[in-house]
Amino acid sequence: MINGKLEEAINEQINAELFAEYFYLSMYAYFERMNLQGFKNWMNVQMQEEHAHAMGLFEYLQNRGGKVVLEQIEKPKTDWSSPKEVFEDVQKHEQLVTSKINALMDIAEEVHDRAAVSFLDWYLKEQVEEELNVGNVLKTLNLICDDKQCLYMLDKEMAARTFTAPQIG
Ligand code: OFO
Repeated sequence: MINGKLEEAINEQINAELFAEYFYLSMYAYFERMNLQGFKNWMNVQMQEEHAHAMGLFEYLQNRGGKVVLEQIEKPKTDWSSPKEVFEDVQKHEQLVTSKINALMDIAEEVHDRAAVSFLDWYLKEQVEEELNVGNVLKTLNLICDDKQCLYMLDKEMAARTFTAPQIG
């Protein structure tokens, strides 16, 4: 049976991952309004990843005999001044998620749940990749993309991203 404190923390992380999905859905809607189809595609893939992250924790908690408790999902921001501002928010958000996963890992260690530590290791590695991906988009937006033509080119690149269901754990 999973420790109660860890169960609560995993439930909080499920909520955080579902909020991330919701947050990126809001960005997806923004890019639809901007008619930037490639950026919209990038957000669509990101949303699916967040959903998979939430479900990975959901199933893990159930497999360990814990109780999944779904809480209310916070309302996400709906307007941005530019794609660059969107990606600044994505970066801040992913850094926050990384700190949450680290805190979750601390709890798993504190309650000496080695199986959970090993499971959560996948999430830590995933965060390194997520921060890298977002950082790369932001670098392009910051360093190169001052004009509409560049945004158009980057939009074409963003259209190539595809979703592959992650093998979690
Ligand atoms: Fe679930 O990794 Fe982003 O938030």
